[in-house]
Amino acid sequence: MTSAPALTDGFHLFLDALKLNGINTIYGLPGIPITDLTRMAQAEGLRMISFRHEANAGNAASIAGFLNGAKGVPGVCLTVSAPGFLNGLVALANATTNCWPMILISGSSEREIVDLQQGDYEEMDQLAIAKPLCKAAFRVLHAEDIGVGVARAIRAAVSGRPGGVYLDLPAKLFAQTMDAAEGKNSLIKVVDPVPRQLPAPESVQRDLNLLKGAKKPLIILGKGAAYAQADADVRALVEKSGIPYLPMSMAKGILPDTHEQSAAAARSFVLPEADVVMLIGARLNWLLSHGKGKTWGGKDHKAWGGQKFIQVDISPTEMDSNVRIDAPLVGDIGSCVSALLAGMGNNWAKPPVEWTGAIAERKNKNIGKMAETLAKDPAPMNFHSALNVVRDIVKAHPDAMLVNEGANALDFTRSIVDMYQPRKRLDVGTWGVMGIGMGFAVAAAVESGQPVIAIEGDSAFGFSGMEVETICRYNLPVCVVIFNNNGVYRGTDKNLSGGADVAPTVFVKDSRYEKLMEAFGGVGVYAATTAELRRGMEEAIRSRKPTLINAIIDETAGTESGRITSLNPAAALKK
Ligand SMILES: Cc1ncc(C[n+]2csc(CCOP(=O)(O)OP(=O)(O)O)c2C)c(N)n1
Ligand SMILES: [Mg+2]
Repeated sequence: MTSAPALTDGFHLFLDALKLNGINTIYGLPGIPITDLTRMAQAEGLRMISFRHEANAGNAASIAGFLNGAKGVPGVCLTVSAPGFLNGLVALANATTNCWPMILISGSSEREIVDLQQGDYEEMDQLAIAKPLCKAAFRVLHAEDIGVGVARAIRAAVSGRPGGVYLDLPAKLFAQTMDAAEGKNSLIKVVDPVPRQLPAPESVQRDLNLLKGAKKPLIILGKGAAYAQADADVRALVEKSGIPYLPMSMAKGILPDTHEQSAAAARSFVLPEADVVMLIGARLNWLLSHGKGKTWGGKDHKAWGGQKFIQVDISPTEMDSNVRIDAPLVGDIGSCVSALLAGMGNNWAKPPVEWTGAIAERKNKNIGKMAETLAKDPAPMNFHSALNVVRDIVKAHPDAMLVNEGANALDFTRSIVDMYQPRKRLDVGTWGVMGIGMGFAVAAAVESGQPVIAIEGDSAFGFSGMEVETICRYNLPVCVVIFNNNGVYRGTDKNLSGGADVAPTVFVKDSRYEKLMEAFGGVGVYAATTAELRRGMEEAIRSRKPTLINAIIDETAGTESGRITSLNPAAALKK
């Protein structure tokens, strides 16, 4: 008697394809048609982290992609059809904007019903909707194509300039069966998912020539430099060249922020003064005032400041996006930086001391002023006094991951809290999007195993706050610190009509956020003083218990939009 051939199905082929490519964690939320898939993922040894809202699962997958993408492993978010898919889209678009490799995988309804618009359960043409928001979008209709679909999604996400990818899996795919051996054979283990892209030797030489002639050179490190995980070479380039550098927010810690070549405390001096600027994995977008205007010493808001630019980026079309790039260097950051290092040889002349000395003078003055401010301990706490505590805690625990969102709560943390290791600071990124907090915190804990500190504006926290249950459920070592100033930017606005509603930026005063964490078995701390905040954070890190500290901040302390007040459209008409 011959036994029937062993069969496999769409569920298992999909999970096997992920595992084959080193994807061991899925961030998602179950429901039709992927409920069984989430169960089977667990049964097959994958870690299935189940969230309360897909946007948070998507953000978790995005930051997993940031942390692991250079090793060829994208983050994966799994959602149900139409509404679940739409909930995941903000994260997909944000991942693409930030160049983070994340694959949003959504179940979808019956193709023939969706395409004839006959009103299926959760009917939506998801592929068409995802396309403009990501780098690539694919749909798999047949079990034997799952291997190719997953391979293409991985390659699109992690190769070249990384980004978001959408993968559409219609409900009918999962139960399709095929011969197990043929199924296994149809899967693809992606070979060299992040191929090196070597820069042209003449481009390297052009860069070095320009750099050599500079009197006031400056290096700007972007989060692309952090993403690339070429930490030792990036550090060596900065140190061998002796050139002062500025780290963008998520590039903090590639070199410790206390490094003597850091010009962060003299930013407003070095940008307009520099003559040659080398961008490494940083884009000249709004975060760098588009490389022109008054920030760069231009005479008006659009005028070029006279700098020559060297840009190291994996994408050739990034060049000249805002101003002329005199010396483009296209390739992966690791290969470019090591080529530059090799080309510099052993006798590279450090920049003139007039330049480095002038920076040091500004920097020391500003650091001195900041130290005075940080030493004050007013009641109630303000952003500075509370962040002085956070700064000490991060210094004592440089391995800890720091998640950060808000307006004032973001801007002050970025400038006050020094980072000592790469890829520890995870924040709102290119868009300044609120809502990344708890998703990032969950993934940071899951992916690194390190304690996580999340510094959250009270408004920012609200976008993902329900995930404190997720943090408790998986017992993650996350310490959420809410900078509670009773509102968006401040708690002091008045209703201009004099009516009974509070102003649009104001929340319930003295909200007891710490009780949210207690509701799910975590530790809640009410901190009205710096001593209470310090004790709460130290204990959270020591115990690794899910903790939420409600840090009471002076409600008058913030400014509108934090540091970007100038981007607010001002009324031309005064009533
Ligand atoms: C998705 C999204 N919605 C709205 C905003 C606009 N926004 C920018 S910062 C912010 C919240 C600022 O308040 P909070 O987090 O309490 O920080 P604070 O300045 O009070 O410290 C909001 C709503 C945004 N950036 N992203
Ligand atoms: Mg606030």
